[in-house]
Parts: sequence; C-alpha cells; structure tokens
Amino acid sequence: MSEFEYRTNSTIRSLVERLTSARSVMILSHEKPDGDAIGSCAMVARALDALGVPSETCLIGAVADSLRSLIPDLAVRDIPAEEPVDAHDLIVLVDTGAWTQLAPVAEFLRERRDRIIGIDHHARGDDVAGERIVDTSCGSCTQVLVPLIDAMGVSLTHGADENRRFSIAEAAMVGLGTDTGWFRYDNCGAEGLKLAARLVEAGADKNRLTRVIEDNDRPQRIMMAGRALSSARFADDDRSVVMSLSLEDFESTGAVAEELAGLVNHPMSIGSLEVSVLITQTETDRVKMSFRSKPPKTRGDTCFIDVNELAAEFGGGGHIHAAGARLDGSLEHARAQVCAAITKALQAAGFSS
Ligand SMILES: [Mn+2]
Repeated sequence: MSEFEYRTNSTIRSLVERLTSARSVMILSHEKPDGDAIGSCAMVARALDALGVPSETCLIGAVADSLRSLIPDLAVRDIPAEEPVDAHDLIVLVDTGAWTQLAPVAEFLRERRDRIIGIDHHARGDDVAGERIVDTSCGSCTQVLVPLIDAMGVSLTHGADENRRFSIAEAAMVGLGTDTGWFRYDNCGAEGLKLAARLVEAGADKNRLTRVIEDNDRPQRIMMAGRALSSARFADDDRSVVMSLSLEDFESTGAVAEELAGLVNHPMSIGSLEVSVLITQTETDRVKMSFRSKPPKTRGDTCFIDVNELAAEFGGGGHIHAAGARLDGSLEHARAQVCAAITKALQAAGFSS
C-alpha cells in the first residue's frame, strides 16, 4: 500500500472550473480560524460573489472579534453552535487539510470527499479534499489563492465599497501579513513581497489592517505586561529570563488569561537573550509555563535552546522555539525548577559561561 502524500493533485484551471460552475458553495477552514484562515475564506466568498455564486462560510470554534469585524457582510455559520448543512454542491477547504483541525465537521466531510476542493500551503495534511493545490513555497494560503482569483477573472479590488468593506486584496493582505509576522519570517521571500506590493497597489490599506488586527489590545494587557516585565529576573549572563504573573496580578488589573498571548516574547528583543519563560499562576497551587527561544544566530548553527525538550522535562511540549507546560505547586517553586533546567540546557547546547 502506498503511503498518502499530501501534495497538489489538480490544476488551477480545474479548480477554477469547479468554482465557476458551482451552484452554491460551502467555504471552511481550520478550527479556531486565524488571520490567514479568515482572509482565505473571505477571498473565496468575495470572488464567488463577484461571479454571482452564493456561498456560506463555516467558522469552527472561537473567532477573535477583530477578525470577525473584517467580514460583517459574509453569510457565516458558526460550528459547533450550528450544524453544517448539506445545501451546497461544492465545498472549498482553505488553509488546512488535516483531520485534526477539522474534528467537529470530520464526519460531515468524510462522506463528501469528491465534493471538496482544497487550497493550502502546509506541508502536512490528509486525504480530505478530492482535488487540491498545496503550495508550501507560499507564506500564506491567501498567497496560494491569488492565481486562482486571477484565473477566475475577478479583480483584487472587488469587495471595497462606500461602507469601507474589506476588498479581496485586503483579505489577501490579512493572511499574508499575519502568517509572515508582517513580512518578517523566513516564509516570506521575494514572491511574498512582490504580492504585498501588488496588494497595496490594488488598494489594500495596511494602516487600517494593522489597526484592526494588531493594535487592538485592552489597557489590561499593558498593565499585565508591566507586571510581567517588572518580575523579570535575568540569569545565565543575560541569556535567560523568567517572568511570573500571580492570581493577584489578574485580580488587580482585571485582565483575563486569553489576552496575555505573546507576552513571553517581549524580552526576546534583548540581544544577549536565548530563552524567555513566563510562569502564570492559574490556581492557588498550579501554574502554566510558556517557553520561547531564538533560532541559532546563523542558519545551520547548532547553538540554540530547544524549548520543546525543555518543556518536556515538565511534562509539556510544543515546537523547537515555542512550547508550554503545566506544573503543580507555587510560582516560586516553578521558578526554581525552571531556572535550574535552563542553566543545564544552555550548557548542554554549548553556550559557554
Ligand atoms: Mn496559513
């Protein structure tokens, strides 16, 4: 039996034919849709709208208010609050092809494989869509979609109107911007930057987009950032930092855990730093730890901290440069444990003291 390979098994021409001849389309993406997922759904919905094809976008799980505000005009079905309905002759799956990211609708999709087309930029996925295009050279799924929209004969400016709706170009920019750290990460090369230029020329307003998507914190987050930063203790010749936030910090600022995302990254701008940890008290005797590390100074260098391994020492895990774990006990207990583990890991990785 040959092993399934997640790669392109169709052509732009074939997918465009399916899209333009559909009577009604269901659009969906991965659970907890991010900027690229929402941007990709919006691109497909608006392009179909330009051709007079009705569509319904299914959003699985929680969606940030900031992202939802980009698509007030789209027909949206929220899952699992509502069930998917069998009213469409074509299903378009964007920014994923993995069953693990589609659990609430997996059963529905399994019975309809031949009606599904997939457009994605991830290296791994499953046999969800009968026909698919997977382009891992693209920084975002919205980047993969642009040639399809072009082949559909729809202008990237479509969708913008006097109510300042977001155009196809802006939806594309939301995906490309958020998935590439606003053009900073390795996944944004010459093609991504060329596309960004084209999107700006097509009217994508990046001031408006960054304001809606990035600059929308509540003051409570900044208050918590202040507390986390003032708790910072540097060690290992300023190569490591550990910060902590207590239940009392939450109480006196009124912040909620969901709005702390990314706080652990703050100290990463320090030149000497290799690893940053934020310990958050979740219950009187329980903490959550977030770990971040920097990639090696030059590509291929082996001198860096694998925080996936570090988190594993505490029963957690994640990725090489971003991981998490939970631990019983007090903040101070967790601090002592983590500091010792970091010093050991830095030595093992070859950082000289
Ligand atoms: Mn993506």
